Amino acid sequence: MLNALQKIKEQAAQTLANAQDSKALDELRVKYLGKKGELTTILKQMGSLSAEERPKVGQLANEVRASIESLIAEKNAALKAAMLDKRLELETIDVTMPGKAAPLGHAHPLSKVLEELKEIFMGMGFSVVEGPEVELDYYNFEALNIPKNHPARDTQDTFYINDNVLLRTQTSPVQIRAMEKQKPPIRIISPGRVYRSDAVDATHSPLFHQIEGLVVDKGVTMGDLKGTLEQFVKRLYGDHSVVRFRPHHFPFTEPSAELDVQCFSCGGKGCRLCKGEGWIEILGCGMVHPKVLSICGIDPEIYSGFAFGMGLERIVMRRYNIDDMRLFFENDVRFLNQF
Ligand code: 2NM
Repeated sequence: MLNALQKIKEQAAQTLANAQDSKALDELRVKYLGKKGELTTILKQMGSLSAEERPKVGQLANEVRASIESLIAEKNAALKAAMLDKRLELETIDVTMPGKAAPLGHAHPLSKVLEELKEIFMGMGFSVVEGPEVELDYYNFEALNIPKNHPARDTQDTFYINDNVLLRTQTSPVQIRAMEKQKPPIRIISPGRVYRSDAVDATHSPLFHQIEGLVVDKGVTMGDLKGTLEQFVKRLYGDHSVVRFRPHHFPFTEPSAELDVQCFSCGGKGCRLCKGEGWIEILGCGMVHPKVLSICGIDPEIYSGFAFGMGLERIVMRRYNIDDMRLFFENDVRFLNQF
């Protein structure tokens, strides 16, 4: 019997060592220690032993049981650890893998440059004012000294809703409204969408953007206009920029001028960018016509002012070397992603 116990112990040690999973381990536990297991079977036969042998066999049987139990516990722990290792390996997160890019958008190039222009003017004490895009004929034309039958009012050029209502062709009506409401000093810019009934091509769009500016106070002169706008151009294009004011005509300003900047590509010699001119037109400007001030309830004997207006698209096109205005409005992400 002692031999049989010794054999069980050795066999158990071997088979337990080879057990591959917890199910196999459980089967072995039943095989050796179960109610009908090998060890139990031997213990049941102890009644036939002599009083001398019984304690020896009993002691060995207990040893064998203890040894099998501890082997099972060891093996169980080993199997569990192996399973965990395997799972950890399968579920490994490679923190060096490139992440999923979040599709984060950005501002449209028109918006980016508009923000820049607003910053420049706000830095000079201007505030930003907006107004309706659907306007009365009165604010868009009449109050700006553009009388009935003026060529600017041609139905070919303007989108009319009816005889008195239209899509604004400039943002000047915003400034007319501001002068009506507010006593000088006035120092505002009015950016926004404007509309002209133009056919679409590389340099024309029926919808585009303008930024106009207005300063009204006592003693405002053409010198203030020139200084302010030259400073604006230098902030936009750099301190080395050279500007010139060229006489022009607008119905709402007198005198009127256009501001050119010397071509930054050729330095004034003439090239493709400036179309051989040496100068690039940036904006229109002038001293607000006394009639316009009067119409808005501002006494031109006491106050004077200057105003200016520029197209946003053309500034952005020059900034980024964009050759077709249509790109701004097509919203093709291959274009937009570049800014
Ligand atoms: C321009 C050029 C010159 C202008 C005039 C006014 C107002 F309302 F004060 F009369 N606002 N904007 C103006 C003057 C606009 O755009 C090329």
